[in-house]
Amino acid sequence: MFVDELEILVKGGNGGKGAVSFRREKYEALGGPDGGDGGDGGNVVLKVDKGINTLSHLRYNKEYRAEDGASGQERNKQGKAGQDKIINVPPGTTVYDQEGNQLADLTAAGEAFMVAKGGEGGRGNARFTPPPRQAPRFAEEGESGEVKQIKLELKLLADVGLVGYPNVGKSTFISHVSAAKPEIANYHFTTITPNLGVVEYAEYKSYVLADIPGLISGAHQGEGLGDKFLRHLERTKLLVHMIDASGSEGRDPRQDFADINEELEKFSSRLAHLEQLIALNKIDLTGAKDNLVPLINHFQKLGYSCYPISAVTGEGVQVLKKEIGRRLEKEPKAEEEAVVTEEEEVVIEPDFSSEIPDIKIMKTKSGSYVVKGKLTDKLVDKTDFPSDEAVQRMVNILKGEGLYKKLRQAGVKEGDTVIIGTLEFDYIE
Ligand SMILES: Nc1nc2c(ncn2[C@@H]2O[C@H](COP(=O)(O)OP(=O)(O)OP(=O)(O)O)[C@@H](O)[C@H]2O)c(=O)[nH]1
Ligand SMILES: [Mg+2]
Repeated sequence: MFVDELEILVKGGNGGKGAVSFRREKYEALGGPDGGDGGDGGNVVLKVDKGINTLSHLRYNKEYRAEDGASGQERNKQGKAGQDKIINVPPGTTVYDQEGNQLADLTAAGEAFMVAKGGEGGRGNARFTPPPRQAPRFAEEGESGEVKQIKLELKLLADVGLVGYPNVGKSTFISHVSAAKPEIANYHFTTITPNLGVVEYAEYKSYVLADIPGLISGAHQGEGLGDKFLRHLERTKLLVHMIDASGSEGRDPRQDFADINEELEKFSSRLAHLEQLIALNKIDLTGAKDNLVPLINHFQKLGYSCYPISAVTGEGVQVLKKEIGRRLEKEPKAEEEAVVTEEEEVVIEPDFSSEIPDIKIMKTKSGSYVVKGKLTDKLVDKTDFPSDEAVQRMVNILKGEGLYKKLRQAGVKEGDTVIIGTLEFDYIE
């Protein structure tokens, strides 16, 4: 069972009592005071265990207490300290007090937070020896441990979130690319709690993908399963928006896309503005093939990259899986993002027979043209810029791939500046 929020009472252990005791020695009726201090109470500590990803193990017990410190003893013996109570929580757990103030946000494996402190042990009478208290017949009580009502809220730690209408194939996709084994079935809301999967996309490289319950229009008002699961995507860096490209349930995939984005916007503007890749799923179904080019055209005009896949046959799945990894590696730096939003986009008619399906040409306000895309990025990465020959070779490859034609279509004229990655050159026919 998946539980992602709950309230519990935490109590630090009470400090042990200090002891009242006097040395007893032969021929001495009453020796000096030798009552030891009480032991400190244990603390309640929340600790991140990266092996769990739900709070469900805490749902039966509403109260967690650390051990009390033991009382002090004669002969100056200190009472034993109470043991801490360790509560394991999944990474991504935020802790709030009763007033809703955030106390901690626990994300790193092994991270610990003392949420309720144990009371200090009381002092034994041995501590009260200086005159005038020659024979103190009292000791302190131990201090009470802290008591708090806290709220734990889990926001899963995933790098990538899968969003889309119910039944579009989100769970089928995660089960294909990771070891996650969610339920898959041909009805809406098969998935009722989030699934996490670790996706290995290259040697020693992986990311965490979250499959959440399907959304429908009106989710923010509680339609379907509501939108509360979107909280688990709040820490992601990228969304994969999955669409049934075959329109097998009679809905228009364009409308689906718009509906879901509206729900994202209503939930959080950060989520709505995360980078999205579009997975056009179910391309194995008849009907999908005819829809494909118009759909890709539509979404590319809106500025999105599309990945046609079949989560059932596996077609296109590896490409998308790797592309997600590549995009995560290229996490935009804040300043770079700012420049891009300033750019005015020039819409280019995409040519899908070409090898560069996701090429994008944007015109900046200063009049230069920025080229972005898979092949160009790869070539720029590989080119040794100080050498003119290397640059010439790269430009030749890009010309061969039809880049110059695309640049002309985008309105680039002789002498205009073209920027590809770190390379900047003047366009000359
Ligand atoms: N033909 C075809 N069927 C698919 C494809 N992907 C998923 N399906 C089927 O679509 C149905 C729904 O798939 P799920 O993976 O459960 O869909 P979901 O998006 O997780 O659905 P919810 O959990 O309800 O939100 C199942 O019957 C799948 O077998 C695909 O690429 N092609
Ligand atoms: Mg599902």
